[in-house]
Amino acid sequence: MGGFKGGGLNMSISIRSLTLNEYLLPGNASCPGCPASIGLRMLGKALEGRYVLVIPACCSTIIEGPYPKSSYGVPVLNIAFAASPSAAAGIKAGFEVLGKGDIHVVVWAGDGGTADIGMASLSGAAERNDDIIYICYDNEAYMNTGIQRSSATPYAAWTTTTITGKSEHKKNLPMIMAAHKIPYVATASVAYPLDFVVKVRKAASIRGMKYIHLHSPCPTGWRFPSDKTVEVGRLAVQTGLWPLYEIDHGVFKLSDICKPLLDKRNRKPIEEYIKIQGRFSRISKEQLAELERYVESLWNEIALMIEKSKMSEGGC
Ligand SMILES: Cc1ncc(C[n+]2csc(CCOP(=O)(O)OP(=O)(O)O)c2C)c(N)n1
Ligand code: SF4
Ligand SMILES: [Mg+2]
Repeated sequence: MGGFKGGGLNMSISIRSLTLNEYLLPGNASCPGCPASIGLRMLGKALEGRYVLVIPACCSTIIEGPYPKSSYGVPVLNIAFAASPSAAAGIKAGFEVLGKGDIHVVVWAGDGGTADIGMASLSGAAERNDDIIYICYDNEAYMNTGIQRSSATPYAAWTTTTITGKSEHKKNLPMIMAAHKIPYVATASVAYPLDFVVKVRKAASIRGMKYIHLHSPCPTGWRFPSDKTVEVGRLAVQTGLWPLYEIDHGVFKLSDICKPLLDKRNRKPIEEYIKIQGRFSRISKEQLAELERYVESLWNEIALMIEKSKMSEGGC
């Protein structure tokens, strides 16, 4: 298998180069086709066990299993929503004192725990530039409690609290984090696992606050067959709805996978993404047109950020 140079990074990896060790153990409680389990597995392979997890309430606390057992092959702190980033920073400071600063402390939180309930403390950790890796696995709703909308739920999507489709667009969390001027922000998808691994390793090589937003199609909540998680994730990227990029020390870099999508003729029609998900089964023509406008404006902003980064790299 050929190497993979993900995220515009100077790191080339292949599936075969990853450790055979598993840090998400079999027999766990995830649903079939669960994106969180793909993400957790790849996280383990990226950091090869040199990490501890801090997890607020979410599907991943259920996947972990009941105490004293755990399906995660690393230590885990389960903590209240609002405390995850500060608890992670405290653990990291403790490791530094013990001379174990090479152990990474990773917050693994859902979109509800990140974009809504834990937002204030996440912003605080970013402002302090705490030396942690924060990963939001975004399944676009509060899945663990019964598919309620979050501020990361996309426009027009059904949830049990948006039965006619959500009226607001998805909150742009990665850009909010970038506005804190932290050293590293990236978007990723469970459908492109090597790109995710490269970005996690890049984050691990940087001191200070790192934020990775991992798009995580959820068969249970989005209403698609459990063998289609990767297909749905790829379509989100290929239609332009979920652009993959990094903001590395303020410099915006579109990931290689997404470079062709700057030309809108290379983007697949949004219908291809919508039609395989039950949560969009009642979408109207007007709502679809609004989603198309959203993608257009997203990519206009990306084109501007690329220009701005070129100018700053050129010293203008
Ligand atoms: C302060 C607080 N409010 C509400 C809850 C109940 N609760 C537990 S998990 C959860 C949903 C979390 O959603 P998300 O972070 O998106 O994770 P997911 O379940 O989708 O994996 C909620 C609301 C709680 N545990 N604590
Ligand atoms: S509801 Fe979705 S994210 Fe949660 S365990 Fe099931 S598949 Fe995974
Ligand atoms: Mg969620």
